[in-house]
Amino acid sequence: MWRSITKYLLNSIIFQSRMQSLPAGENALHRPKQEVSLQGYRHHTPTAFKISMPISTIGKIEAVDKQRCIIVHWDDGSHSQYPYVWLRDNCQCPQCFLPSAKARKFPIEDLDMNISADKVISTDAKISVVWPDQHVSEFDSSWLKARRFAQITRKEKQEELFLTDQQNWGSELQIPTANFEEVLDNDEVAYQWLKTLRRIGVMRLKHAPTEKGQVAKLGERIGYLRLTFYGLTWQVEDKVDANNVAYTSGKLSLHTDYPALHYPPGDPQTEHPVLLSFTGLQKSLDHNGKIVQIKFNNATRDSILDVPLELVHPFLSALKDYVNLMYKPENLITFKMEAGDILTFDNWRILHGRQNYISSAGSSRHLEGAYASWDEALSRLRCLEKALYGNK
Ligand code: NM2
Ligand code: ZN
Ligand code: ZN
Repeated sequence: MWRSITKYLLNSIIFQSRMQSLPAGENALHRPKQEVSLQGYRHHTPTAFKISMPISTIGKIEAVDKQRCIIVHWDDGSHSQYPYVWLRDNCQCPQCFLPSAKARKFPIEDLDMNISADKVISTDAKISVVWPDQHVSEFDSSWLKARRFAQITRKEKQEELFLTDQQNWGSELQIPTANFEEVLDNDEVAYQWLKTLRRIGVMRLKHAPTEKGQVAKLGERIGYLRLTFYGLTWQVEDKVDANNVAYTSGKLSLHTDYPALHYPPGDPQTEHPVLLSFTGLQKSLDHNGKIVQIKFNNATRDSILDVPLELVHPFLSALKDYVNLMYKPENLITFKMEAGDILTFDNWRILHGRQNYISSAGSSRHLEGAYASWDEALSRLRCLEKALYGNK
């Protein structure tokens, strides 16, 4: 009998923008002009002008030369500041940007950190900036609006890109379920699968064929599986000379898979209160103190313990307390997998285990498993979202 299990090792990327907010200019002049030359005004700030409003979103633009930024007043009454240096850095012209790769061609070596604009021109739904060397950058209003530096916009963008809003739950959770074949054949179900995996952290896929090769299909649905020492897919069964306790019939206490692998989180501010990657529990926090990853596998925990002598007892005691907490009934869901079940889950946030079982020639237990990375899974999720619902 074949049973399958897919596990997710994540690789999260957290961007951080620490842009200082710039004070809005005072005494803004409202000139009914479409084009204002800022030459000669460079040190007489703020300069401002009103633009015609063929588009609904932009109300007025101010160029605040002293602060080296422009301020866009949106017609909903809010305003956003854009530093010149950022505008120059992100020029979308074919010389500076390769649209087919959505990639910047303009080298940062050529970026003048003190750049100001010669002119800011508004045309329909665009803002054009003429730089001192007469290079022209054009920015679409919706493009600009999506890139506001306000904290709320940045937070929304993080959520949209990385689905950071993960839900907490306990033993009351009814594990979300989907049909395996539908995940493969139906984009909407595949989208719900990946979204649920991200939000809740677990989804049970039912009625997969009970022969090898099914988790590889899920890998294809995402893009790629993650190749590790154990292979692209691996067979969990009672093996002679097992090179992992998973390949025995013994109990596996709650663990995450492969804690020894090191994926440096994208956030340089990540704290590691317990940095014991091979030897114990590693819990990574983001800058908000939210846990972004748990790494713990008692079976592969090393006997080389990199803590001072006096911390050996407290360390082991804390580890035991942690596991006891995980085993509390309110934190635990136990169920028997059925033939054709594939349990997909987020290996950074959910521990898993199994009871021991009797293995005999007549009664064998077989799971096929594989790892995937969130880099690919999130990319697939975004592609599915775009294909199904267009750009938001
Ligand atoms: N395998 C052997 O942490 C680990 O050693 C997990 C699990 C791939 C089923 C490895
Ligand atoms: Zn350019
Ligand atoms: Zn495991």
